[in-house]
Amino acid sequence: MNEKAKGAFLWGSATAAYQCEGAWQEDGKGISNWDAFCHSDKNVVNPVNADVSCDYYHHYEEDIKMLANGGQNAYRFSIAWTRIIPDGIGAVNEAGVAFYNRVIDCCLGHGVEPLVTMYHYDLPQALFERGGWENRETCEAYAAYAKTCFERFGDRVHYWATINEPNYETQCCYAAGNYPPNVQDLGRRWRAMYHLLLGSAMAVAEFRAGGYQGMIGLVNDSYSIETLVDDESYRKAAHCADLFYNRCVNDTCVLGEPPRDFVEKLVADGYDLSYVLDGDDEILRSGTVDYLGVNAYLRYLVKPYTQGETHLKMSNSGKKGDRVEAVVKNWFELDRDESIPTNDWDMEIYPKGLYNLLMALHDLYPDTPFIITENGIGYHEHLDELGNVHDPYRIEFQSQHIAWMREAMREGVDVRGYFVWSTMDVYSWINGYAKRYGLVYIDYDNGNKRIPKDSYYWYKGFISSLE
Ligand code: BGP
Repeated sequence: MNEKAKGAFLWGSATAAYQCEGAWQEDGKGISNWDAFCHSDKNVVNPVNADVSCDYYHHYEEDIKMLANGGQNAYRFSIAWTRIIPDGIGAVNEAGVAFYNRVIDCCLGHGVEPLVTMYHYDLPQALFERGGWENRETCEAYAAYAKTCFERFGDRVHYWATINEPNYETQCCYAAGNYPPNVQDLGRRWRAMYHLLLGSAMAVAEFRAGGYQGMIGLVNDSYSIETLVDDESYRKAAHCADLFYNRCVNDTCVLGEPPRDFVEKLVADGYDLSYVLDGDDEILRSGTVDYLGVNAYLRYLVKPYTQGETHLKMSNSGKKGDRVEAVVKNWFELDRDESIPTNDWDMEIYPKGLYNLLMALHDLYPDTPFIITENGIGYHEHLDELGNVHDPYRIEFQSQHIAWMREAMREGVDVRGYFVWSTMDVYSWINGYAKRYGLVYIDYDNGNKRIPKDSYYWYKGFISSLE
């Protein structure tokens, strides 16, 4: 582990390969499901792609240098599976390995600790066409790919994340249907999520078998689940929502098995669980994580289920009034408090939710360290006449979340790091380029020029104030 970050709290920011790299067909890279989707006639909401995006593939040195100059000692990024093994299974593409070697060495050269995610939504299209995560073959392929990552980068990378967001990804892919394969079928969602978790456990086993140094975790989007009414039916709805969003993933990777009442509910709902095979319980138990990565964006207010079919809807238009909705038949419904502010994508701004979430996670998993692997807020943003971006709303959002995280730490929760989403503006899944999260603005129309926002300088000052 590099000296500067060794043992220190990780203060950083994050990106993901498909969202920022561009260079979609360069140096032997294979096609991913997101490359294919964004070029297909299914990409109708904001029909753009990340073929180029902010062209990080050719700007990574500038981005990492800027991150380091901003006082950050850690950078979370993901590896595109298609750069390492273009069709998901088979020979290693040495040019892809060389690219990530350059990225990792650049981080270390600037005293920045890399936290590397091995899968962040972009699946080799060849595997996607054979069923993707619904097909158990993808677990085996993923574990082999992870082993390659450990072998090639494990001498220098000491923080690994197996999978990004088994909850949100499968919700979007198989329930809301806005991500490929654009399906609305919870049964298929549970199957894909199960295989993501199984694949993650297999990768953890490879990591341990190889005797690599460092920590390996899984990143999930977790939510503080709250109600406006405190009675038995609301508490029951909250419990169901906690199973649906959080514990189905978190219990499985932290404790090594899914919650019993979650499985009972799936059986009661009539889902076919024949994809669970003999011996899987042992794989899950021996593949538990060293830390849980927490992508913290929202709290969810929930209420009891009343009527209607299961229905999940995300807000991808960026227009106020386009609402996120969730009704899960016999489980719960999303509620709302109109007095809480939201951004243009109907995301609640509720910083205390991070404290509530961390306290709840600590109650469930008292021996597990947490890393806040993403926390951020998306806005429509433009350069002003002087060519700057003033983003006081982001400074307020991040500083309040950090304050609540530190309060949870004071009360005994073991948090090891905090990463702003995102390092610079990147492609936002389905929302295109209108939704900006970066500490650094990307002028997409002007050669992808990088322009630090006020929040970049605020974050730098905040980190240095701690020393
Ligand atoms: C998380 C993803 C990120 C990022 C972020 C913001 O769920 O891990 O990749 O995109 O959310 O989400 P969005 O871009 O959809 O607003």
